[in-house]
Amino acid sequence: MEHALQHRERVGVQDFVLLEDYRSEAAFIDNLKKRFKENIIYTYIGNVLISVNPYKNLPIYTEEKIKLYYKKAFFEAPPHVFAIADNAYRSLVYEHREQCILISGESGSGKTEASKKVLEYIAARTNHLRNVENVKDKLLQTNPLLEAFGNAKTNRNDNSSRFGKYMDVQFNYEGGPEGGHILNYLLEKSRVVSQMTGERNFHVFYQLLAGGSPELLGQLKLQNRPEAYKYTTDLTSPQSQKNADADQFRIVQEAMKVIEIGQSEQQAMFEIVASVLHLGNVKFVQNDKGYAEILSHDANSGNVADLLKVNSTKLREALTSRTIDARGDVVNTPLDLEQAHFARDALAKAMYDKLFSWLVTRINSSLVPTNSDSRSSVMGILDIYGFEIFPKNSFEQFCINFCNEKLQQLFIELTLKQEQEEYLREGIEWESVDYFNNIVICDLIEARHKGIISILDDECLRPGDASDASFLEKLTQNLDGHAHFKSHRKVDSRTQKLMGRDEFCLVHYAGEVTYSVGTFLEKNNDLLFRDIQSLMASSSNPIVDACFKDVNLSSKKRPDTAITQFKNSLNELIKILSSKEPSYIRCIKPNDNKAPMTFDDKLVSHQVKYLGLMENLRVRRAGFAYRRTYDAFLERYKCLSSETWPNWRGSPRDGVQKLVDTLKYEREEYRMGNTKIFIRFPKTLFETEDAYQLKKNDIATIIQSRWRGY
Ligand code: AD9
Ligand code: MG
Repeated sequence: MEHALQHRERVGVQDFVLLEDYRSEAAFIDNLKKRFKENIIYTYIGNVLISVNPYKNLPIYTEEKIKLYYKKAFFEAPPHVFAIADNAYRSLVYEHREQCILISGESGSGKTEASKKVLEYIAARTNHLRNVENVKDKLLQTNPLLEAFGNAKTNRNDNSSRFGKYMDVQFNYEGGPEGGHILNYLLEKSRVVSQMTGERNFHVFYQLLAGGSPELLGQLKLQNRPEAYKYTTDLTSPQSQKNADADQFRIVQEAMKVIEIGQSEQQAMFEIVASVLHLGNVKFVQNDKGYAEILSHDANSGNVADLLKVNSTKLREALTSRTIDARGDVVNTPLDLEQAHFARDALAKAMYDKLFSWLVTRINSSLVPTNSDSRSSVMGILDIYGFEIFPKNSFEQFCINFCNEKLQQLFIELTLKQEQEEYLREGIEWESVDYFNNIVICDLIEARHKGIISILDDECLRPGDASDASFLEKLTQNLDGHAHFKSHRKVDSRTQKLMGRDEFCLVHYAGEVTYSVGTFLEKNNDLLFRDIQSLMASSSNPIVDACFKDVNLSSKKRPDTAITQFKNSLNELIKILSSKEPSYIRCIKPNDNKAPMTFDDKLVSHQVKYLGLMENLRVRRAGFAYRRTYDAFLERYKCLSSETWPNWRGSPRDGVQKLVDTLKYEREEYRMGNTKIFIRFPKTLFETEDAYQLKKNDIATIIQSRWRGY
């Protein structure tokens, strides 16, 4: 039999708090790597789960595994996403504490897969309950549907979620899922009109073209080749990909059925998808006055008009001219070619974005519990984009990284709070921990008046000559000297290069990121010309009608800018999350090639840094490395003292006291809480564990020798 020490050498420790040298990042990564090589992808830091994407199917999600986790308490089985799900479920159902599971990590690290495993576990865990089958089916089917419309193939992930998602699952008093609700964040709508080399548009376009029946495609006036459309020009797609897209289309249609999206609604959805494709092919020519024009026989704009049931002449006009209401004087100005392309793409993006939001609302209406009672409670699951540092970072990265700052702050607060509360509950003196509080960075971004968002909004709303350059100037004027802001006039310490004239740099908790301000104003303004809006509001496609009608065209008040809307929804989210008890899953991507069994130390080290894992471990280790309830501790180690072995009749606490007296624990090494023993150093625990393993072998030998009659 392998000795306990050898075993630890080979597979590492299952909880990072047991690392001897918990301050060393090298030791941390070494532990992850050892486990990864043994196909062990999960490790804890206390009750935070670290997951490394295996990029291959491991036999760790079987029915037996599921059962293992609902029969055992958190620390009795190896680290697993099921343990996290089970722990949250138990606290929710038996202790009535609302839960949320926060999943983070960079693109391709396995967040969405983890969130699906949580849902699958909950579905299996509640198998004995009746009348929830239908709801569970719906909850599970939201995934393929939302992924079709909100996921795309990127260079980092073949199935990358291009939106943030928070899903509440609502449980009845028996612990059965009875409904749900989804909040979506910031769909990457720029993808609708252009993609980087090697990437694709949202899956649904290809799925519809590959899997739609000839009848459906005929109605939508579509050819079955993505190459025929400018927005989906993906010439590299092999036949196998097309077959997979076609298969997936059937799964999506099935999901729509389960969610009870009827035939006519499906038709309206696909009409919009098709309109976007046709819109991308609309061609503009330059007339002799230098303005954009669409030829009257242009079939593409005609198709859009037919599908959306809007007047085709008006559509052509709306795409090539703009009505401006200047203090009562209505002036119609023609657009040049560049402006017309901008207007066309803005319409395509807006239609798709609104369709996506409509879909989320539609799914939600199908997930409303039929007979909810006041005793129901909620478990939230957050699957949201991780921190992004690209060679070139724009407005989108700024939003995403701001989101991560907020979540990091919540994480720090809640982890510390949880620790403090546990010490209090257990009657152990709290030892304060110093840590980096990133609230300074959150403030830098969102403070009123002088925060980056407020400066950006001021520039967007300022009439006159506001531009990306003037925005950058204002930033520099207001923020120069701030410890986390570097102006474009300074040297970027990461690259040692002078920043470009259109760049600024933020020192995020996860590292420095340089942002290019080009397009910040345009993306934040998110303008759609009024003529296009009012034309869309006249559509008799029920979804387009519903989406564009509520835009109040007569209102003089401008709608909130993109970043302000995002900030507000983010603050709402933080409020929701802070009211719940959190569990964390931190996902790590082992390599950039989507390859199994490959562990790139540098890449992992980078993620360990920006997930703040070393800080997390330091906080967790600041006091006691290990804690266990008295019963569990006594049960395992009682054979180590003749006073507690074979039976102990007193209270578990007294038993543990006898045990540690026998084992000669020093005062510094441990504390006795109300229900748990706290052990400060891993060494103490390891020595106890090693003694236990030896004893176990001895006992086995004695029993064996007795049996043999020696
Ligand atoms: V993104 O930010 O949405 O681009 P995610 O969501 O973090 O990203 P995702 O869950 O989609 O990543 O995982 C990427 C791919 O890794 C999956 O499509 C799987 O092929 C693979 N993966 C992830 N987790 C597992 C796992 N536990 N077992 C096997 C996995 N394969
Ligand atoms: Mg994802």
